Formats: sequence, C-alpha cells, structure tokens
Amino acid sequence: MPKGEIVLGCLAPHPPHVVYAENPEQNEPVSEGGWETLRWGYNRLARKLKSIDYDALVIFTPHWQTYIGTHFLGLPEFKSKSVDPVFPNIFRYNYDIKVDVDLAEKMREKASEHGIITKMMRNQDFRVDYGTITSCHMLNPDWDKPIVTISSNRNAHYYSAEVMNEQAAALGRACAEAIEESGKKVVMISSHSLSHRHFVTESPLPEDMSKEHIYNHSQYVWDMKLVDLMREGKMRELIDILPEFTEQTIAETEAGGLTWMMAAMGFPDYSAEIYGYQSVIGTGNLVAAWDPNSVTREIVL
Ligand code: 2X7
Ligand code: FE2
Repeated sequence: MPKGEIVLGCLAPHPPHVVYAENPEQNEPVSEGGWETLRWGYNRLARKLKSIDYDALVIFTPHWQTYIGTHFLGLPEFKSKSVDPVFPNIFRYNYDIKVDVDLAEKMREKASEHGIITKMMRNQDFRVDYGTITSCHMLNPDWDKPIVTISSNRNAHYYSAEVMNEQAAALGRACAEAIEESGKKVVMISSHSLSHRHFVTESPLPEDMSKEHIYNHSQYVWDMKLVDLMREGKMRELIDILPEFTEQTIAETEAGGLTWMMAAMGFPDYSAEIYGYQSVIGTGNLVAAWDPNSVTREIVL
C-alpha cells in the first residue's frame, strides 16, 4: 500500500455568519448576504479542493472543548440540527455528516502511543459543533467527503499557551503518522479566527456591512504580522511566537489548531496561499492554505 499523505492544509475560520450569508438550504435563517471578502475567498479555495484528489477532511475545532484528553468522532454518521448558542438568530443548520471512523481510530491509536489521553465519541446523540459544520460547509458545500473531527483539549486553560503549543504539536505529529500508515490522502483543516476581540452588541441586521469593522488596531497589526510570516513561508517562526500572539489578541489559536496542523505538515517553509481576510463582529478571520505540491501551489492574493 502506498504511504498516505496530507495533500492540503487549510486555515478555515468558522464565524457562522458566513454560512448564514451563503443561504444554503440546510440553514433555516435567511440573509441578504454579507462578508463577501471572506466568502469569495472561501469559494475560491472550495473550487481548488474540487480539483484535488483526497479521501477525507480532518478538522480540529475549538468549539468542541474537552478537559480530559483529546476526543475523536467515532460513529459513521451524525445527523441533527446545530443551533449556535450565541447566534441562534443566524445559525440553525440541519446536518448529516459522514465520518471516516477507520482514520479517526488510527489517529486515536497513534495519539495514545504518543502519551496523549484520548477517547472516541460513540454517543449517537452527540451534537456536532458549529465550528466543524461552518468550516466544512464553506470548504465542501456538497459534503461529499467523510470527515474526522478532533476536539480541542484546553491545555491553554489548565496550564499556558506554551504547553498548548507543545501538546498540539505532539498531536499533529501523531496524526501525520496515522495518515501515512492509513495510505489515505487527507486535507487538514484548522478551524478558527485569528485575533478574537469582538463586539458586545449585535447590529439589528447582522449582515449590515456598514457596521462591520476591525475592532482594535493593535489586534489587526498582529494579524497582519502573521499573514506576512505565512507569505514568507516562516511557519516555524510563526508557531514560536504564537503563545505571545494568542495572549495579546485573545486569539482562537489558544485551542491549538494551527500548531497541530503545522506540526503535522512539518512546519512548511513555502508560501501559504492567502484567500482573504475580513472582520466578523470585530474578530480577525483569514482563509489560507498550504499546498505541499509546488506544481499546484499558487499566489492567490
Ligand atoms: O466562533 C466564532 C468565531 N470564532 C468568530 C466570530 C463570530 C462568531 O463565532
Ligand atoms: Fe470560534
């Protein structure tokens, strides 16, 4: 059997606003659009994914938080309605998700061998988080590939952002080994925003773009520093300064997703593809991808 490989890594933010703005049939609320810079970037990355041969999407999400170990979805199908607890007015999404349980089990096994506490989620009534649904919907609206969802163990809460970085990197290396042994072609997804200071009052019409703006200049400058490092292919340096970034911008990188994905991909030293950056309720959101194949790698923006 040929070795499995990671064929693409995606940074895929999950404000439910972008799904709301797309008006897919699965989501009950109806919008007049909004957040086009982010959505059009997502649409372009989704088109690239259509041109890539892969077996599964593996996603790490900050909105499935586990405090004892790292958990993996462990049943072939999860079907229910996901309601965002903060934004029930914009996200009530009917989902039917297929899981690559073999791959999930292999990742759990490898993580366990690396000393990480792990568990499979086998509760049929478990509600899949909106982070997973939003990022996967935007990258693959046809939902024609199975996924593996990995929870975020809250090391940053228990210990520090530095410990989070180390633990997430260990999990990333374990997942990369599992992918290699599985023989599968996998797309990795790190689902989160960058800087995360947000508005405390929602505008009467959520998609009123005259109200959407960056919340804090220092946070914006930090986000742009990260984008520069991504463009320059300095991912090891970026991950080294991530604890400081995370603390200063209360960023969603606190969950470990970006570190997990970069460690799994061997800390790329080539340029990331930048697809778009936009504020959603003041948070900084970047759509980006790392393509290990130099023939298909593009300068997008
Ligand atoms: O979870 C989120 C997020 N990360 C950013 C913006 C808005 C809502 O939800
Ligand atoms: Fe979030």
